[in-house]
Amino acid sequence: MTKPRALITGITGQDGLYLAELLLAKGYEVHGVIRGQNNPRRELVEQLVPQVHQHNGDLTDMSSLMRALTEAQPDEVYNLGAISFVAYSWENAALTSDVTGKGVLTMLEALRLHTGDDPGRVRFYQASSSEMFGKVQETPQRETTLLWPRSPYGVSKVFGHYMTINYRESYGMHASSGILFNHESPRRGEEFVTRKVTKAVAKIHLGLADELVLGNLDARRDWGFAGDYVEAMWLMLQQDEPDDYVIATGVSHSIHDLVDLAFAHIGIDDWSRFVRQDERFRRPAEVDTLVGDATKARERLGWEPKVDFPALVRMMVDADVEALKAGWK
Ligand code: NAP
Ligand code: G4F
Repeated sequence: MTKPRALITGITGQDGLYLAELLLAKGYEVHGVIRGQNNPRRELVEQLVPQVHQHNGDLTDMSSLMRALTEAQPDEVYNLGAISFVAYSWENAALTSDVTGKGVLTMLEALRLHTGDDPGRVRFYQASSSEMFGKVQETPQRETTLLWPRSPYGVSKVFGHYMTINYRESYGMHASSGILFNHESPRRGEEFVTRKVTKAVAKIHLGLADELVLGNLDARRDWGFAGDYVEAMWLMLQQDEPDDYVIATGVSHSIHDLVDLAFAHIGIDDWSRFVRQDERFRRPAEVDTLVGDATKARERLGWEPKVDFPALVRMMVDADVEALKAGWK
């Protein structure tokens, strides 16, 4: 029997790596798009998922995506590539729009041309985001909640989200969006608040640092484990009909809670002497609070998160302590 084939953009990122591992374990032939002439994260792909077939490409370059599709001949395409750091998106709004927004259209259009008369033959997943809910209009947020993005990143994701729906409705593509709430892991980029906190706490534990500088401690997020969330992406593409799904734990915590849990794990209850707040890490427009309702995913996909937030924080602190002990920076 021939193996199912998947093509992943954003394979060098947190989710790309977990998804590649999941699909390989399920017997897929996995292909990944990697950008840049000397991408430092290519090595990570080679270490963690050496079976992945690599294709050079960029979401801003349709011909490179067409080539990747022709070479890979995928049954499923997972579009995870994006400029994904919200704070950075204010400083690089046009670039974020080109990659995170218009890049989705470029991928959809490449796929439409690739599939020709049979647009439904390749299934497509778009990495939509809870950041689209922004200034939330309903709590908890679900698939029908009005979108009100608060950052150039959020606006770009809204564009990609509606383009995915539009290609589904216009051309009959099997195109689904996962509206994923924040998900984290030891592979999370160090610019994001969870990893910034767990790495600093690990350093403080080992006597390698004595300060953690943060922005807004009151913001609240619905944080889950990335390993659980990539499972939901795959499940969406196994459905007969394409659709959009919120993926979330349904529980929200503040940054303050995150800091509490991380320090408690190394035996520090009063962390006030280690933590300083700096305006530099505040955003021009904040998303104050997010919490998702994943009832539709539970009922239709049978998806549920397995790792809760305290366990996630402990996992990340432990991984950072081990990595630092092993001499990784
Ligand atoms: P990530 O770790 O930041 O990974 C982003 C990936 O996009 C990287 O592989 C990056 O490649 C790639 N990329 C950036 N610019 C590109 C371009 N011009 N062309 C092709 N690829 C490009 O993000 P993640 O946490 O894995 O998230 C995966 C996706 O889910 C993203 O679309 C993100 O916006 C979305 N999302 C994430 C969360 C979350 O909480 N993690 C929640 C909702 C939605 P390089 O290595 O070359 O930079
Ligand atoms: O960890 P963050 O940078 O994640 P954010 O902005 O929620 O975005 C992440 O989740 C989205 C899903 O909703 C994804 F679409 C997106 O790609 C990304 O993965 O910040 C979380 C919160 C914010 O409210 C921020 O203001 O933490 C607050 N925060 C406080 N101090 C900080 C810091 N964030 C960062 N990155 N660094 C700080 O020092």
